[in-house]
Amino acid sequence: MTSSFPKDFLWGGAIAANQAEGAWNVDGRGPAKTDVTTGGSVDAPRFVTYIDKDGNPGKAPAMGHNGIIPEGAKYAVLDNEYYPNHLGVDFYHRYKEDIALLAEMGFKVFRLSISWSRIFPNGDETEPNQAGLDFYRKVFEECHKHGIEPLVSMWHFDTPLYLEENYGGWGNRKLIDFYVHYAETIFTEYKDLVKYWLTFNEINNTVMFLDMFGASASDEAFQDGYQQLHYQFVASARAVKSGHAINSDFQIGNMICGITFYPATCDPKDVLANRHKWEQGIYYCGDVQTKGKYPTFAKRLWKEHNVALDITEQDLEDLKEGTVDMYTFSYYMSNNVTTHADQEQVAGNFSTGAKNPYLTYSDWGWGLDPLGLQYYLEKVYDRYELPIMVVENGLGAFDTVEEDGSIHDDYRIDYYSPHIQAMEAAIENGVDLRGYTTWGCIGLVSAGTGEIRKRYGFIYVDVDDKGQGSLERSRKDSFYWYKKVIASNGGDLD
Ligand code: P53
Repeated sequence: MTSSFPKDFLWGGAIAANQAEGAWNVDGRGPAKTDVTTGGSVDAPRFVTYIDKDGNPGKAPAMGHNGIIPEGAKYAVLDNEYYPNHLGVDFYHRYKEDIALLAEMGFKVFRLSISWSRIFPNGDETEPNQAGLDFYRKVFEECHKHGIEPLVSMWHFDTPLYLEENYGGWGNRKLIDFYVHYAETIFTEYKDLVKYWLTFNEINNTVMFLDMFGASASDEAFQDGYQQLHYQFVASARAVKSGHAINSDFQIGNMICGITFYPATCDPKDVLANRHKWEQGIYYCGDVQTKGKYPTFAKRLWKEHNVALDITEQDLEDLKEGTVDMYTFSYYMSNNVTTHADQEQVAGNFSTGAKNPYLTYSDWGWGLDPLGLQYYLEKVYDRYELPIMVVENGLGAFDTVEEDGSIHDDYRIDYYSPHIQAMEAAIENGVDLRGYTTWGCIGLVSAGTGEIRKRYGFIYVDVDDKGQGSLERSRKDSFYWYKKVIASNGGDLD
């Protein structure tokens, strides 16, 4: 069967260091915030843990990856808590076996992230940690041995904890230089092994979710969020510029959490509110990173929350000179925007708004909407006309292992199949879509809830929410299905 996917389409899957590697304190790695973050569930938040200034243990909600702890407290690993990211799925020690399984499916590309604190344990050092550099070199070489192209996220919510604690994290301009030094180090080190890079994973989460948890956050939270984003934009732009100087073949992308927003009713108030949600949640970051300047509506967004930003002339120059080569995004769901408070609400993790009667919802409350992917692709391509990749898409679901070890995840196949058709339709409509990396191709720790039982992907890992299990890998039904999809270049979706 033929398909409309280009013949060199990059089929593959994606993981992130902090959710898969484990080995959190091995070979000189420094901690990141995920290492002081507990497990949670769809209705119980994850917490960051700390010791306060009087020596008492405590915890604060980690919502939006931004867990803020009391003045004078220090992030800490507490004895009576469990931290799922410490183990992940032990990719650190099992990467060879895992990459061989991906190769068996016929992967062309494997998206993974480099843990900044493996390379610079504190984040502000001049010299990198050799053991960290060696690890990723071995991983990339392993990929190439199997003909798999690595696609590398340089930051996946995992700023070194030391920078959070001693510099105040991304609220501090100094982080730009630390990040650029990190970027230049890995670009130089891997310039012959890695061609595709992404600067910041889901950079827009910082502000997009601020008014998505029912009530809107405080002006102070918006001030902090927009300021952090500005420093990340500059860091990203300077990294892009350096990357191109180090290897002009590099393809460097941004990465946006791509939620498709719809107006819940045809009330013009909803339609306008929806447009503004696209601006605030999706376009704000995408515009700066692709066009190299702030969009006109930025002034309105800042004014709404009394935001005043530290932006220098040099920053504006850097933004202009460091635009990305490609636009990439994750896609899991659509959300409905409404000004009508009486509509039935969705109660999921990271999923809010009015319930859409035309959709079904995952067990974690995410609105399953393949056409929303086509809608997003066409809308965003129309705006930027840059090569696009869908770098995350997947279904978190409960998987059952049968007595004979098989896992019949037909619900996952039923999820992927129409999403792939949606991509094909977008390609037929002119979208320059280059690749697709499904999320959690190997099972991993959920970022939002810290659960393992929210299973993703084609490869099952025998481990539970308390870290119990053999960590053995097995192939789900979807494994064989995806292998066929890749072999037929998207032509055989049955
Ligand atoms: P989990 C919120 C909404 C959409 C995507 O999510 C999100 C988030 C933040 O959790 O994150 C991305 O694990 C993220 C991955 C994450 C994946 O989506 O909460 O880039 O790290 O694992 C799925 O089910």
